[in-house]
Amino acid sequence: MSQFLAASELVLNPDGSVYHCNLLPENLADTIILVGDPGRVPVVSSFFDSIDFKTQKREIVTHTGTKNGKRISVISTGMGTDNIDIVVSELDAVANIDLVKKQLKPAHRQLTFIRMGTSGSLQEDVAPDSFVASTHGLGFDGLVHYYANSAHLSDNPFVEKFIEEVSWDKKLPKPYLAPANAELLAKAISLGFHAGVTATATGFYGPQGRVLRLGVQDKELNEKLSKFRFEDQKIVNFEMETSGIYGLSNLMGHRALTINLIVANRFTGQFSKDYKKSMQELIVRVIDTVL
Ligand code: R1P
Ligand code: URA
Repeated sequence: MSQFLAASELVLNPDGSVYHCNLLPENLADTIILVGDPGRVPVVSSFFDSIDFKTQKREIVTHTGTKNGKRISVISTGMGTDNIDIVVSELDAVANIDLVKKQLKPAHRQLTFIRMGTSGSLQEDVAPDSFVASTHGLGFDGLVHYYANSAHLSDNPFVEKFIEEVSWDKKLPKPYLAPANAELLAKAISLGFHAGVTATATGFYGPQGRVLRLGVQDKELNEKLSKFRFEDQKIVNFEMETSGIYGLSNLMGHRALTINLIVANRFTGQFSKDYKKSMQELIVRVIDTVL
């Protein structure tokens, strides 16, 4: 029998739901679409056949319903892997901790996470309005290093070669590489989505090499990311959540896949003329074919 979790560790609301996500076990489907933007949640759920549950706390909005008889939740995470730590940890708690007894459940409930986000292309030939399935998240955020048994994600030949070739600054967290769920990825590839490694940054501006008023510490970083190769793998795009979702899912025993819409190309300087229309197309394709 596992130990009781203290009120300071497993934080619950007065109704017994998890602290930031406001969810009880009956509110959460096994298949969960994650999006960054809270405004994208009603767009996704507008394609459900029915919605039986809605909640919101801060930027975390949840709608749960059914599509073609399958129960699905769509949840916004806000931006960044710090929010991913909160959302994925609380969804795992809803699934795998008895919130009344405050003890781990004996049987594991596996969740499936599909992230649909926006992203910047690091390859000249991957244009705005195209869709990229992430084979791996390459995390520059350091999140997994705080968790036990995560060393294999950063002590591996891909990461070692990457650190050396891009002269990764020692002041920054060590990068880590976390894979997608193989079955979900194979399905996305068979449906014709681009596939490649997604770099996850800790910010949108300096951490992705954008210069407005402040200069960046390494002006060549994006060029080096775009040229880096490990066997047949290359880094295709930049965003802010995938490494955290993949890293935690690998450690917790969940399945995860990200498919991002490219809104910006960092080498041609283009930005999508109507990314909301392209996002709608991605949502329909994922709901109809990937789930
Ligand atoms: C930055 O504009 C935000 O957009 C991307 C980034 O990962 C970051 O969250 O994803 P979403 O469109 O899902 O928010
Ligand atoms: N989201 C990001 O994180 N980066 C981009 O360039 C576009 C969307």
